[in-house]
Amino acid sequence: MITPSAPPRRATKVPRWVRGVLAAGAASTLALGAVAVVSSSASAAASTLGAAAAQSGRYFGTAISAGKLNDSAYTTLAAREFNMVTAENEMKIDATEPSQNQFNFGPGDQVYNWAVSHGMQVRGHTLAWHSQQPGWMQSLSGTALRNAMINHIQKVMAHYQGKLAYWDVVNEAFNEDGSRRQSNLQATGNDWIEVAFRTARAADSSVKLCYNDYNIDNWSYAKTQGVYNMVRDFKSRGVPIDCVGLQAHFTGGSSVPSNFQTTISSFAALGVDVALTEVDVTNASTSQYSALTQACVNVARCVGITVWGVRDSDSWRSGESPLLFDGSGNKKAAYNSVLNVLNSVGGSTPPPTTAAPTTAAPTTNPPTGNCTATISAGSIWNDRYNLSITVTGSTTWTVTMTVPTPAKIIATWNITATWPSSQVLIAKPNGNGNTWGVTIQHNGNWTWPTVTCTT
Ligand code: 9MR
Repeated sequence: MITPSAPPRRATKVPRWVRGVLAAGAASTLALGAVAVVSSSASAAASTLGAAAAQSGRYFGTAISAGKLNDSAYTTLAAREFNMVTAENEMKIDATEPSQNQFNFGPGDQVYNWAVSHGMQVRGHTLAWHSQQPGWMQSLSGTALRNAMINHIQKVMAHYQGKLAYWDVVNEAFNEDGSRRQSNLQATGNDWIEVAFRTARAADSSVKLCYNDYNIDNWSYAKTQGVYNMVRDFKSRGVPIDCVGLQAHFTGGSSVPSNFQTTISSFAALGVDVALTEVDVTNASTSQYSALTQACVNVARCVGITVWGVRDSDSWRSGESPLLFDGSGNKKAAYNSVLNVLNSVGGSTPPPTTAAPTTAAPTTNPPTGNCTATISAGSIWNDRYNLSITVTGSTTWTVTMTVPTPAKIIATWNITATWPSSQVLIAKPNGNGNTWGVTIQHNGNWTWPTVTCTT
């Protein structure tokens, strides 16, 4: 849910149209930089996963298949609940480069375009992996393969340059015993992973670069330690890595370990974001779903959770009914357990640092159209903040919100969104009322966005 608007104040020195645009109390909160002021009064519980996660600055995502985008039950449900998307297969190597140096972005773009047209962000998955390689790559080795990997990363990242929130640069490169997995990529030299990350940073400096793997959930497991040691080594030598994805497949015989939060916080302590990237749980155990969600929200740098599919029938392990919606799209008990944990955090998580806004809220917003959009402050973190917007005067409004560069609008909830750019958002009602929200990554510019409302 979104943080509700601050109660209107009768500020006498502020022109009426400014009050209409920007709640004066909230504006001074942000201008003063009081990071302790996290949200306004009593919050109601959010009713979707994405909105509930957004209260603490996190996302809740799902894997989307291009082939299902014509299934309206699937798209309606996904658009309602989630605010982050991973293409289940469409951005993998075999999909994007079926013949060497001939790229096909059609299916990947379908998923990307669907996501952003619904106000969602996208995680790229995945650039370098031993699996799902096209035939031509499987038969390469040595320098030819190393160069092909570099070319693949450069070309695919150039296509999505500036558009994605995260990229899984390297996927599943470790054995269960913590050693490197043998593969044609590994055979090109042990430095292939860092070469992939350095290539990725040079190709797109705006996206966060992740290492992603499964069975790295248990802190005392050898594979977890192997990956941890690699990330620690990368950080100490300046190899660019921004995040670690714990796939968190608690299916096929595995379950949430009791030390899961230790694993998350230990990776986070290395200075990387952590995300749960492909969650599913055998028979959607409510206690395990609660536990994994709680472990994430307990760690400030656990930035979001993605479940690996929408309904049980969409799962790669559908026989284990491991997701949050049944095949008919009904919420399962596990859905409620996840939502409750997310709502229990609300906007009350203390901001991880004390970075303070330095720029006063704008006082020159133009009068809006024939409806009014009132902005109020939500949670504030060191790198981003939430705003809640309530529209009055119409139920068929269009609000255009503009943030000054280099700030970016990185997530929305409870609207139908279109994005002329990362700085401009066009919001329309999604049938769920007139209060909605955004997360803004300030990138050093704390000036509030301007909004105009038209009917
Ligand atoms: O869910 C994906 C399935 O449709 C594909 O057939 C499979 C092919 O490897 O990949 C599945 O997704 C995997 C993900 O890309 C990486 N981690 C494991 C996932 C489940 O196998």
